[in-house]
Amino acid sequence: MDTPLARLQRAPQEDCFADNLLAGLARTPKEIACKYFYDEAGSRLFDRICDLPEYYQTRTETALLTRHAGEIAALMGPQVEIVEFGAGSLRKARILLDALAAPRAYTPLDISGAYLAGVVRSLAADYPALALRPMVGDFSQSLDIPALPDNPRRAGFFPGSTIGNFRPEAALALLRRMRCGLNGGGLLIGVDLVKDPHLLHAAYNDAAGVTAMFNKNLLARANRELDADFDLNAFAHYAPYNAGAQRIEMYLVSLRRQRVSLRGRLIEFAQGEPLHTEDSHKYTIESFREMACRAGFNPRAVWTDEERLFSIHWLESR
Ligand code: AVI
Repeated sequence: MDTPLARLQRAPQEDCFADNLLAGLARTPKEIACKYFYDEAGSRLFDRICDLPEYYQTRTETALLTRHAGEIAALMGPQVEIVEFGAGSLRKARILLDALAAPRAYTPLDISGAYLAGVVRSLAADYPALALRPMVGDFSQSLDIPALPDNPRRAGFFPGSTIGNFRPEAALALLRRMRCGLNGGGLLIGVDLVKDPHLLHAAYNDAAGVTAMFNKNLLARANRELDADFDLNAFAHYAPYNAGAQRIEMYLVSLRRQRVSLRGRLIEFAQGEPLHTEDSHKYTIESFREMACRAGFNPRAVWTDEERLFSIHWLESR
């Protein structure tokens, strides 16, 4: 079954990528928004990251969801519309959908249309009674989600600690927008926790080099889509943990002085010059709950594992 993909945002992705990359490369230090990781190839690489032994996040969050699915479903109530922000592989959504009482609809929002179409097709086969409303777009920009005719209660689902990829001020603004988009519904959100920096470092510097490939996919994507000529071997993946700011910072560092052509423009890189590609902020349970309160939510329940690696929060709208 093919489910039509609605658009959250009209601007074509390719133009956004070109404009943002050119603008980011003109800045000092050079930077690019991490949302551009997720073309189809990047989404597949991210799936591989989720299965890495060093990347504890996915398996810990999945185990928490599985263990507490009944409790979560009771808090969400029957006949809800699940709105998932950044649908990813849908593995976690299935755990939720299986536990919920007669879920009304599933509305995944994701930036990668091709990827979303494929995963939603597989979900449609397994949940024939569920209304599926995949929406392609950038939920960090626009959250105008059309209501279903019978206007069911909404519950937001934002797993994977993607909130950590926003700077704290932007994370707060996003939580506020989500609260508005949910029309009074609650939000189930996964948040990675502050911990031993060695564990954090290993999670973003895996031995198999998948995170490095994921990071460099930004350059490969520019080569594919924007006629750029980045030499992937001339950049190093570098992802240190900044303990003061409680975040992983991810960079591509130019290994030599070089000039790259992109859409007819020439961009200079000095030897050792960084291109900042991502931040991944970590929270304590208390610091995240405090931010949720400032965004207008009431933190109602929180689940964490014995080692306190990861947390899942149920936030109710005030
Ligand atoms: C999607 N996001 C929560 C991931 C993270 O851990 O910040 C993206 C990622 N970057 C490198 N590895 C995973």
